[in-house]
Amino acid sequence: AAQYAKGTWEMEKSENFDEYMKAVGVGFAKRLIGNAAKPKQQISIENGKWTIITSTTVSKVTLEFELDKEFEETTADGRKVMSTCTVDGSKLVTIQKGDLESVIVRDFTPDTFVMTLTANDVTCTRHYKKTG
Ligand code: DKA
Repeated sequence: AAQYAKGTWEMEKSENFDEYMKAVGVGFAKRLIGNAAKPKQQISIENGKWTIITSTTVSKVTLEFELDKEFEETTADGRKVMSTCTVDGSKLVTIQKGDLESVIVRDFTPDTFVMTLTANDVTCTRHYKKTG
């Protein structure tokens, strides 16, 4: 994953995000914002430290982590979870533990990544393309 992850990515397409947000307990008003959002993700890696900045017109969340080391994450909708990120081939896998568990996979190619978010048997798929 490290090979292709660095850069700026923009969301092109999303399936089932509303159902995913419901599964992790996001309320109606925040789901409206989430459904309307076309996020941008900026990913950098320096000396083994990853930074992923996910921004929309109304929100900006910065994740800083090292692989295989648990860290506290505050999600875009405001949940506090304990997260661990690992690389598995072309994939960056994030396991979030909190009131319920969610798994987020980013599967990279040189020009695109597919982000799969799963919680309580609900899966959402989001397609990002590289813009810089
Ligand atoms: C993603 O990175 C998933 C998270 C997007 C958050 C959008 C804003 C939600 C505000 C409640 O594509």
